[in-house]
Amino acid sequence: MRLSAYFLPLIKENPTEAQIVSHRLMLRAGMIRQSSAGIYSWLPMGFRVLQKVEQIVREEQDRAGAQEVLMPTIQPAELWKESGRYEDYGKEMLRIVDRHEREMLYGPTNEEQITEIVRASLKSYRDLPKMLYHIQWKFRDEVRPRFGVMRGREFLMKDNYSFDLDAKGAKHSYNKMFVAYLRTFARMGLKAIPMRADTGPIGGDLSHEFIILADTGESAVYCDKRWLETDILASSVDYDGDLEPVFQQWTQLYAATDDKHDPKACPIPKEDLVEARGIEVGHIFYFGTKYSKPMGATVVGPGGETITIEMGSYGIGVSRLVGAIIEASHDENGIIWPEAVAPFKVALINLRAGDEACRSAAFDLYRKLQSLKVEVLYDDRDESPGAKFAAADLIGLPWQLVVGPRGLAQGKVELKERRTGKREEITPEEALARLSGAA
Ligand code: 5CA
Repeated sequence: MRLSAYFLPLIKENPTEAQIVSHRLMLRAGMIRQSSAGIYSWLPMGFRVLQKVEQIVREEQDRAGAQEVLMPTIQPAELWKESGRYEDYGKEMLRIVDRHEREMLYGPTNEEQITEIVRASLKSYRDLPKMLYHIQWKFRDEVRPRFGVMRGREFLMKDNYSFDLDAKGAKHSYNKMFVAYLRTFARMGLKAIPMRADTGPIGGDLSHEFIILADTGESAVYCDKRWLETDILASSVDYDGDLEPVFQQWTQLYAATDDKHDPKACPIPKEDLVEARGIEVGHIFYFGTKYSKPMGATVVGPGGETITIEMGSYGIGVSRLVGAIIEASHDENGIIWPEAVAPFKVALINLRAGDEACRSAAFDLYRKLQSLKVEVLYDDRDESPGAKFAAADLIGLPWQLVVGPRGLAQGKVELKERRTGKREEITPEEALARLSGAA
């Protein structure tokens, strides 16, 4: 992509309405534009990141054996009356009346909708287990939407729902998602700590939140200080095998959110406890028959008996993650994208747009990077070097490849790593080999 043709409305000054760094940087880097309180449009740069995040989430859901569906954003109120949540959900739910005076709502979550699909389609114990997920926009009329996409009113969520015959099967499904979440967040370069959590309006009694520690986080959290030195890696796993040891391994060290933390009952001494703030990027729940029972989601068992399906649900804040990744990875000059979610891998910077030698060398690199399938944003604008460097640092692509007259006279270009600031003078061929992973 050529920057001169790209829709990238960069902002130089800090927007005053943004209180936290990720919100400021997303606005400044031309990623989003507010439509109304807590509702955003995603501009090309932001949308690319959102899609990369979404794709990692999708791959890990599929790997764990879940199947993707797409449910509507608008749901009929009757379903929520069946589960008893229509009144309980209160003002957070956006209620709509259609032209026939039918009560509808914009889904804040989909337990009822998916339970209706499953109860109509699955009849026998042989049809279970199943895990179905979708990645769809949700609406919650939050009292205080804030921090940009972190607490939006309209936001993108991955929500998965598991259906099992019994509690043992349901715990296995829970464990699958627990492990899939460890992998998902690790692949994004994040350390998301699984913490014992409250279940709120979703219900149930077994629940974990996946939390990224950050001063700007909205949740108060408590964890064993050894978590600070623990790396969570995306190690591979056999989802059909026994996952309980993995679950035990990652829940061994104490970690709990505010609602679950009781200082009197805390199993570790005060000096080993870290009190911090965190961003909730995922939340998993086991709630048994909370929805299947009132909604009559049953199957026929081997002996002809009626079995009420055991359920769990598993959410990831896909749009929130974009902000959370920036909170975890930035410096005073801008965003530092982890490679896996970067909108482009490399910013190709031509320092002298007016110089024929620079222009043709830069254009040549641009074409070659494209044919090597390296995602490149080519800054071909007629701007000062200072403005180009500032823009490249702000948008935070992992690599900057700089073509300038001095280097070029010696057959060299400069490769800068955004994260470390390390610069190297190398030949264009070396740069291509490095960026395409061939060297
Ligand atoms: N049905 C369950 C799980 S599928 C559910 O709705 N869980 S949740 O309420 O915890 O939401 C799942 C995830 O969505 C949260 O962990 C969080 O990352 C994200 N999320 C929740 N509310 C918002 C919001 N207002 N703005 C952005 N992301 C949100």
